[in-house]
Amino acid sequence: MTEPVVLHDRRDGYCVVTLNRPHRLNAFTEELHLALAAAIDSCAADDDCRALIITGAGRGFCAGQDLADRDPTLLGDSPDLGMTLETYYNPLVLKLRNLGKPVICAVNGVAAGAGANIALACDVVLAARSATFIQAFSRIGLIPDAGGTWWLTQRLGEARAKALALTGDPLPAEQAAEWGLIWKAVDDHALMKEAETLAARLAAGPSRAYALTKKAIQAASRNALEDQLAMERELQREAGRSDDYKEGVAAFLEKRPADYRRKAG
Ligand code: T3D
Repeated sequence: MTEPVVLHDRRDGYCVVTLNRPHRLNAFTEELHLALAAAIDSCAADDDCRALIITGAGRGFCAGQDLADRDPTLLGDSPDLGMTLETYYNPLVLKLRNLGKPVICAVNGVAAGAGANIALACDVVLAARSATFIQAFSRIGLIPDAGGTWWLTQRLGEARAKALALTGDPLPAEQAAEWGLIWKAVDDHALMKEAETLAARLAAGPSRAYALTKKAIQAASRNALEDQLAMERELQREAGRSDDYKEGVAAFLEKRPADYRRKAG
């Protein structure tokens, strides 16, 4: 029996989605794209899944596009890579950003090309200390995609963005964390435990507020301060009408932990 290219586990309150082509460092094929999109959609539709962890099987997180599917002798002289971005990578980035639940990426090993940039599209990126982030595109004559030019420039500024993209040199996880590209580097053996502890904690939190927070922070880079303040006003209006807010304030006043997973009514 062939192994599924994506593993999807339900835990108490959250899901773990594992890219599962370890012999190719979990490089993307069409099959992997379709399976990953389906796993994220299933998490989106599942009210009991309140957070998502994405990780990779084996020693790598993801080596980007599977280059065996890009053999020039198969594709001819002018492949339309814009079409692949349009069909698979761009929708995947937007699916992760628009998912109204926290997405944690547990980067277990090398993250290269679109593999690095899909990791950076997640909300909280934890990486094993041995992991590296490689904008491998320039090594094969491409430009960073899957949001790479955006994440690098937004988080690191032009100087570091350009040097990483032009050289294709590996950025070690610890330096990525020091530079603010990711949240944290952790000891390899502790990665999944730390990701699962965080997922369980977020799964127990105020899910509506998390969704609205994600939306507001993602809008900040394109908004003037006045527009961002107006957006905060509208989203806070919505948060203030939620059961989670009622529960949060009641729990504070009653000096007890809030129970955001209770069923209303
Ligand atoms: O095409 C479009 O649709 C446009 C979109 C493009 C998005 C992109 O992601 S373009 C960038 C594609 N990715 C790369 O260029 C990275 C290629 N891989 C590497 O440079 C290296 O593998 C790594 C630096 C990631 C890791 O190096 P290392 O030495 O730790 O491992 P390795 O020995 O190179 O790889 C292990 C195996 O995985 C190996 O297979 P083998 O020899 O054991 O049978 C290797 O060929 C395979 N592998 C690794 N990356 C890919 C891959 N096979 C196919 N495609 C890969 N991307």
